[in-house]
Amino acid sequence: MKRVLSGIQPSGQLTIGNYIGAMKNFVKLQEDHECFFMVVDLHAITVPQEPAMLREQSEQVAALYIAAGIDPTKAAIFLQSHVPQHAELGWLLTTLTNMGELERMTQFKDKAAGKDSVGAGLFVYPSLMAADILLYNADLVPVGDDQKQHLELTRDIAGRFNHRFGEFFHVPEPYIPEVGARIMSLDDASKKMSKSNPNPGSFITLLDDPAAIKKKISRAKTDSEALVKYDPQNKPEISNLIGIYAHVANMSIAEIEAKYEGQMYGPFKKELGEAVASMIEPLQARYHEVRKSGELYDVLHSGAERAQEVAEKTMDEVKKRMGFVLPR
Ligand code: AQP
Repeated sequence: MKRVLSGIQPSGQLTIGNYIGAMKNFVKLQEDHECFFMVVDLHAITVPQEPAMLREQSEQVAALYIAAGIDPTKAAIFLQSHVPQHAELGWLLTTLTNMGELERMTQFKDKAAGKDSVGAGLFVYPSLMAADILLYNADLVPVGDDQKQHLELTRDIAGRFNHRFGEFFHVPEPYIPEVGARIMSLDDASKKMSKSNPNPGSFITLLDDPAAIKKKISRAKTDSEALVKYDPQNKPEISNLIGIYAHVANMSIAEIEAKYEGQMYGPFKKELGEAVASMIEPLQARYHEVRKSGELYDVLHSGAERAQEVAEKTMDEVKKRMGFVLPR
């Protein structure tokens, strides 16, 4: 069975971008793969996090994994910080990563843009991500296409390790869904929808109430042509909304265009708001159940145990190959 590894940062409330771009695929993959799904809290602190918020958001992400349909009996759900080998391998791989490679990462450039001071953690984030993946020798890594560049670096680091220390790491493959792989911001279709965007009107979270969802969609930026047509080049805003619609209503782009032919944006946005709200409703009900029941802590405990079993073996082998003296 092929092994899958992925994670989401508890750096805000999860958006429908995280859901469509990542979690929906996690749910599919768990059926015929050995899956490890993390809450990547060590990644979240590459930008400042308020401790109480970090704790709350970490539990939220884990509970949302379960609410979205990840079954803890099929997939390991755990917090990255509960498996210390992530940080340990992250350091070892940082020493195999070049500054130039890290400087080329567009996510670093985006997140560092306009800041006077940028933490070194943000810069070396991709080596920690490589460690996350290689620790489990994952075959497949489901990510949104914004993470593709980081995954390519992981492949390079794996190849470099294998070349220097002997064939050990699997070179992982990205798994990127085709349509709607990248959900864009509601106020600026040139940027991806991000949970840490300071404007809450730019994203829809999985915990927004139906009224807020409808309001955000009705206010989403569109062009003045009033033509529901998928044309990302010339009509990026409406194309983004059509992409969301296609996912949420399980319809093709052509079907959506035909449905709204000759209509203004109003009815399209209204029905999209309703569709998103009803997609999220059962997920929220299950989320509140999980948070109340306390089952989350058992899930995280057994998930970390399963992960650690694999992680310990990898670290022993990596350290041996790199020339560390193993404790006796
Ligand atoms: N807008 C998006 N469209 C499609 N997929 C997305 N993902 C994130 N945003 C979108 C996918 O969700 C997974 C988890 O992402 P992450 O939280 O680890 O980091 P991120 O990509 O930086 O996500 P955010 O929401 O933008 O977080 P912040 O604002 O904290 O940086 C990844 O698989 C990602 O591709």
